[in-house]
Amino acid sequence: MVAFNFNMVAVILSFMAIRYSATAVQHIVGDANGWVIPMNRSFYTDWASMNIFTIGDSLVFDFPTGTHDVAEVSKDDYDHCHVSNPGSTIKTGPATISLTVAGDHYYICSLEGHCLFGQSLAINVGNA
Ligand SMILES: [Cu+2]
Repeated sequence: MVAFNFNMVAVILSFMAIRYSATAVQHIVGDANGWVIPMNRSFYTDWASMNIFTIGDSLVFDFPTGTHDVAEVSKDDYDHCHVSNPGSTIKTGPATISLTVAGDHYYICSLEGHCLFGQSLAINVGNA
């Protein structure tokens, strides 16, 4: 009986693992364009509007190290293309960020001028 119960637990856990991996989405920010200074300033806003972000998903900011970086910032920083907490900036690309907290999240490139030309992303993460 004990062995049977352990097997049932293993089956249930493996089903949960399959469900989880099937629903967690890895979003390549900007798709094939990657994380760049976009051709137009609404590019990443448009990209975000075509995606649904859920807890457990991740963002991949694809850029060659040294060309860009990515910092998660406050809405105020996002609106002003400013990074109040530079210590959290990720300078190595590609950068994968797990979405573990529901709500609004803001990301910008901290390199001079890049955010002003549209290299910024605002998303809303929903509960799984
Ligand atoms: Cu940049």
